[in-house]
Amino acid sequence: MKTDVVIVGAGPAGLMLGHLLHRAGISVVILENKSADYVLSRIRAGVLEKVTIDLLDELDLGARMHKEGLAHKGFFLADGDRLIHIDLQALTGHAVMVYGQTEVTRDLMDAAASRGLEVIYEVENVALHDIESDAPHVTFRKDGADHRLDARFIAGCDGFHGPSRQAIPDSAGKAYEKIYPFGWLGILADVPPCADELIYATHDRGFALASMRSMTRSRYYVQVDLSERLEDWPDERIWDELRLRLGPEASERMTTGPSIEKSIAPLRSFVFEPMRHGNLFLAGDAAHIVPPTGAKGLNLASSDVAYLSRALIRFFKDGRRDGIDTYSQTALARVWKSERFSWSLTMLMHRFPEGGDFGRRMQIAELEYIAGSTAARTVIAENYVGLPL
Ligand code: RFL
Ligand code: PHB
Repeated sequence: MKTDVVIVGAGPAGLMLGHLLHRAGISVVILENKSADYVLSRIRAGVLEKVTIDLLDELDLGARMHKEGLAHKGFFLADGDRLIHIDLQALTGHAVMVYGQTEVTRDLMDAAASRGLEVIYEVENVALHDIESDAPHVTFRKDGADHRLDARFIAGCDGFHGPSRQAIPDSAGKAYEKIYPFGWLGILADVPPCADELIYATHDRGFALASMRSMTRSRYYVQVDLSERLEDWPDERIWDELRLRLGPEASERMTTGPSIEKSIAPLRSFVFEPMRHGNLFLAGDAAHIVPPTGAKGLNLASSDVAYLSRALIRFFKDGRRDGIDTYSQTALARVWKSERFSWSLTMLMHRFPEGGDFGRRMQIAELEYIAGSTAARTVIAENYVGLPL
């Protein structure tokens, strides 16, 4: 088998890139090691910034998002009794869209089937070969048979644990990493949200987030130690903790109910440079991870594929190499800014056991400053709605 571009991974990065190239007449095959249902069952991002909204619109896939998604013109930072409003619309002129990653992925998957974008699910043993040559190829196993797929380029959109980044020799890149000493315990429940906008709360007991998927489905998170086990967190314990950490206003309005999903995710900041090696390009979580505090992960995957699709289209249509030669540098410039914002919001809002009382007072002083300064709130708002491409 032969194609122009093999894409490894059918998460949001792989599917968006696949659609963008397919629409431009470039032949693409996407290889995914899980089933479509499994990919849809992963509960992840909830907040889309302009770059993601624009990409879905550009692909003519934004109709359901605009109908069912919730435009949010602001969010809150909470510390104890106080809610600090970050008025995104007033401070930046932009809003964000609350529309789950599951729904984005479903829209992309449905359109792949109807538009003839080839996605092969449940492949095993994906391996990348000859990535430094102009004729790289990928081997994989499907239904017990071995296959080889030849291409001009490979796009590694296979997330943090996928084989693409690992195919790059150690000497050809550098990884930057910070692992946080805690995780987020998430709960999804079919109950109305406790507020119209998201609440990011810091408390002596740790961080909490009140988010939502719709006006009837809520998503909440609490910071937990990495040693915590899901079995020790029955729903009632999570609701009690959320009531404490989110403060009196939110807790009064909180409706509780049985969970439909619960999971613990570790928090990490990670960047691999460069995002290209030979004819392999990395995009999305394959190249970088942000802690979820800034709601940036999926949106960075979108900006990567926006840059990469333009570069590849220019190569195939006009024979120009400038886009592919500058892809890594261009994408990384935006990645590092989002890394910085996600890291700073994580450091501000979480409980760091090793930070001691002084560290806690610094966080409280910074929140005090943010509450009183339009300039400080503008910095947060500008980063939250997303920096321009
Ligand atoms: P994905 O979604 O991980 O997709 C990678 C795909 O590659 C497949 N794969 C392979 N395929 C073939 N062969 C192999 N050997 C393979 N190994 C892996 C995987 O099965 C998978 O289908 O990466 P992608 O496409 O780069 O997308 C990135 C986003 O998923 C991620 O950044 C966001 O979910 C992060 N994130 C958030 N981002 C936001 O923009 N806004 C948010 O509000 C937000 N909230 C979150 C989040 C992530 C969270 N978790 C669980 C880490 C909240 C949480 C709790
Ligand atoms: C979510 O709804 O899952 C969500 C929202 C905002 C974040 C992270 C996760 O910053």
